[in-house]
Amino acid sequence: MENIRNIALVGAIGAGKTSLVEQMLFNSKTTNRIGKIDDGTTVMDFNPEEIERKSSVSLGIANLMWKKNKINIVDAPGLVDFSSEQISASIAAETILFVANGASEFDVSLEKSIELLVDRPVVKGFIINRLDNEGADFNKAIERIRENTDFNPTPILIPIGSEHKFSGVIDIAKGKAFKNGQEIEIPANMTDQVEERKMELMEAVAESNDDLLEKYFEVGELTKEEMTIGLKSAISQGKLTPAFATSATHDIGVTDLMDAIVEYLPSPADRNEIQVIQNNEEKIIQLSDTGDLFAYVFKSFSDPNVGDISYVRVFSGKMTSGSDVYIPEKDSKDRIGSMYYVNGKNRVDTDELKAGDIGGLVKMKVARGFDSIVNTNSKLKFREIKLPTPVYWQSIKAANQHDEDKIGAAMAKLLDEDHTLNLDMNQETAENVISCIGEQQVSLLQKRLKSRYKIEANLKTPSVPYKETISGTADVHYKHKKQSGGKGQFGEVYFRVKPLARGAGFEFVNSVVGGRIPTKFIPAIEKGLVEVIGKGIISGNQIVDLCVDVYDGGYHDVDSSEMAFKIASWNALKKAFEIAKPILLEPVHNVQIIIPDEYMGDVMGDISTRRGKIQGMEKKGKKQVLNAEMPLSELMGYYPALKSLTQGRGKFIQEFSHYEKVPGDITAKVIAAANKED
Ligand SMILES: Nc1nc2c(ncn2[C@@H]2O[C@H](COP(=O)(O)OP(=O)(O)O)[C@@H](O)[C@H]2O)c(=O)[nH]1
Ligand SMILES: [Mg+2]
Repeated sequence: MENIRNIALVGAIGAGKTSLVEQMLFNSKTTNRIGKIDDGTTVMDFNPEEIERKSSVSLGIANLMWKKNKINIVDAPGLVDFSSEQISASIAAETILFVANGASEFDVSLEKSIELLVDRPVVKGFIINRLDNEGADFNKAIERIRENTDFNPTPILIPIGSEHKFSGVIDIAKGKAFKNGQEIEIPANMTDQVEERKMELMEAVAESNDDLLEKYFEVGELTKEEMTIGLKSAISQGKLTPAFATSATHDIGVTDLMDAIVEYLPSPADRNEIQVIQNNEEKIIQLSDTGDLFAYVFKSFSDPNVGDISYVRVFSGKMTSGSDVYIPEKDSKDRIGSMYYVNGKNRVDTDELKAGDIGGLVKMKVARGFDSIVNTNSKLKFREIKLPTPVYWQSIKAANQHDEDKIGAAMAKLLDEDHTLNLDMNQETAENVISCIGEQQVSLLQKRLKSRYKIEANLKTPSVPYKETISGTADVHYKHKKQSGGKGQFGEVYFRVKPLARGAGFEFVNSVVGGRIPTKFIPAIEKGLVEVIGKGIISGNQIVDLCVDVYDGGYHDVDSSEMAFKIASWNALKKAFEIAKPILLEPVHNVQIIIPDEYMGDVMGDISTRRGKIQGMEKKGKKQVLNAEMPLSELMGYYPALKSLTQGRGKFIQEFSHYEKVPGDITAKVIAAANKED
């Protein structure tokens, strides 16, 4: 475990995460040519969708040997739509390195990654890449991170020169300059800057440890050894956030970053323990090479050539091919089949995965993404992962009717790959509704249905599950009487109909006395009502919050039947609806919108055009938090709207709150649309 480093690369789209991995693979002689994103020749971005987009859509894993250590890197896509991949990457690693583009403004996708992962219980650091680009400025990039986040990165590797003159880095902890791992002279014009950064680092290191702080106060500085040991421990404890300068495509600082990963970042042994769940209670377990097996599938997917693959992180004990294991989340046994180490699209078979390591498992029967794998005599589970709430919805349907049976199974497979995608059958609108994080996520899903399963799927904004009710009362009478040859039909009912409180549902009262309707027909009356209530009367939506009291009626010895009373009951309710001022109810959600200050005016204006009601606002850190209620019909399109209003920087979370009366003009539109569909 001491000789492994597990790194998650997340952050800004196009900051150069994948290019960094390609360069590290080459520098460690794992590959013998450098893959280029722009030529579609990388080891890491090899899916057809990734080559087409020139950008990652799913996480990739690389492993390389460096100075007798194994570095596993999980490279995640930057787009917020692929949050599930970023969370998965962070689960596999001891350190998350956020990659920023040193030549651009503070990036929205970086901000989103930080917000998504800031609470993950692992170490965090920053890589400032693309420092060879025109306009690149390391110090400015660090400043932007300090301004826009709660992180205060401490530079460890700083650049020598910038833009096209960027030529090497200085390791502040060592006080030495390097070019691709070879020591060089510190340029004379940089000595002041190095000194300044060194003091900054020394202070940060000293502050992380009482003994060092005392020493620092007494002597005024720390020795080189105290610095390196102190630095590693400060980073491991999360007290110091390291920052590194690189250019991936010009191979500057990359070798030095690899050195820094080995020297300064925590190994699985440094992490030492993790929090797990045993019998619904949190528990800390010590990690060891020899202990019981505890592993976690941080991502699963189905590979067209190999079948189902589960990427696993072994935390404790070891995993061997052919061994029996237990999957606590599924309460089921499973068996480890063949295993391999992953280098992007390349695999190296292994029959053992040791504590601290990462690998791929082929065709597990039960274990899928976010499942633990433990010894058959253990019940330990990984902690529940907090996922972002859905903010975007689309209903999905096979374009061709003959695909309708196939789409369910295909969707189930695809949902396994992305934990922020959900699919629910809405009983009321009879639609399959995807809820998720963004448009690109859905469009990738649609593409994969086509490319992997040959299913063409149509997407549309889901229908809103309105409900019908009444706002007044009615007293109605209906007699169903039909004489057609032989046996006739006869059923007569008197209803008193009134609205009930929101959420009360449907209530049926039988106050018929003196056998005016024989008891045996009463259930038929209720059944008739329940059928209409399910289908609705004015708009094809379910009826709620309604009380029907049947208080009188009439029957015929020969002609009365259950059917006749059902029909009488339907018609009586329809009549009652005409009188009792029917209305529509719509779902209203609580929405919490988080935006930078400068967008307040626009966002508030937009909320009111969406019939939203602002309940309050508060300042939280560097952002404004707006609490509001918004009808679901407006919320359905809110994600793209908020994105364009705030240059992508706003976000929201939402949950269902209650049903509320739809305003008259909108009711008329909904009813007209419903009747047109029929
Ligand atoms: N000039 C320059 N371009 C880079 C650097 N790193 C990556 N790129 C380019 O930036 C684009 C996005 O790189 P990629 O590795 O896919 O970024 P990712 O989205 O973070 O994985 C590609 O065109 C790369 O060639 C760098 O350090 N300098
Ligand atoms: Mg990438």
